[in-house]
Amino acid sequence: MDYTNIIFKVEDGIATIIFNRPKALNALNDELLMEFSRALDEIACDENIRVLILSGAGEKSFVAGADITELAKFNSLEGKTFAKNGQRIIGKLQELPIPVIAAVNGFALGGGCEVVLACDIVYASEKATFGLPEINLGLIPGFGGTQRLPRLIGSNMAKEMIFTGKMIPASEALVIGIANRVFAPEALIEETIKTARLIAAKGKVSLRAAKQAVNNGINVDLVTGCCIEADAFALCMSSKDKNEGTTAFLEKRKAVFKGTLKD
Ligand code: CO8
Repeated sequence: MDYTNIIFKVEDGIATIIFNRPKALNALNDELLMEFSRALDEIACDENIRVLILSGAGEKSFVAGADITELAKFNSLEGKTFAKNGQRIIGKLQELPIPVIAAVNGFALGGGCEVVLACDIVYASEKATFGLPEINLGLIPGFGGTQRLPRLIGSNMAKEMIFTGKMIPASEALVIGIANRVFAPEALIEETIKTARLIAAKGKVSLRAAKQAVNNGINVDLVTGCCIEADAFALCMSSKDKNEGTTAFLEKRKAVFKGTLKD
């Protein structure tokens, strides 16, 4: 499938999507969002893809938000449709059955920060900045930011970011828990790929079960969450990867997971 606003490639089971509108700091316009959505559908249907990496084209930006030239023209109904569409696509990203790593190379603002909040692991360049500056436009975050950020960093910290619209550096994003790790700009992609390869070598069923257990458990009470975990654990028990993992341990060799959902 042809893409012009993103670069989409797959290598050794690792998919990469690069947001590719560097002249507009990779702002999310309607076309880019549609391409992103299609690429996520392709990934969800491809058994061979085991990890997804997201990053931005150019030196400066991951994604500097929704495209303000489009936003400026919306009326209320168009704004709601745009927000709902963005939420649906970012929801699709969060629900992807494989792990997603954001390699945040620069600005992750507004909708760009909201993309990051739906990823499983966030690696940032020392040059990255994060923020929800919509308040400066007379708006509020519309792609899930008011919901995911408080769940991630707590409501007071989230409100400070949302009410002030301030951008925070990668070092602060690390401290408050938005970023997992921070790297020198030139090391970001290499380190991201290293982790992607490490994860890609694990069992596909257990990775899927682990992601679902965390994602589905996070918004429910502990007892319900533990039931979700027990079901996910049970699912792993019947997988070939579990046979391989436990047998390899007992035979004192390294497990070789096939990474397939088929029995
Ligand atoms: N949309 C469109 N164009 C953009 C955007 C954007 N979000 N961000 C940057 N650009 C463009 C600039 O207009 C400029 O274009 P040109 O060269 O044609 O003038 C080019 O990118 C380079 O930008 P700057 O010259 O401004 O670069 P600086 O390094 O000086 O500044 C900043 C970088 C600080 C990132 C600055 O560009 C900026 O503040 N950008 C806007 C950030 C922002 O406010 N993002 C939030 C947008 S709103 C949003 O994401 C809401 C999501 C939910 C939507 C649901 C709603 C219905």
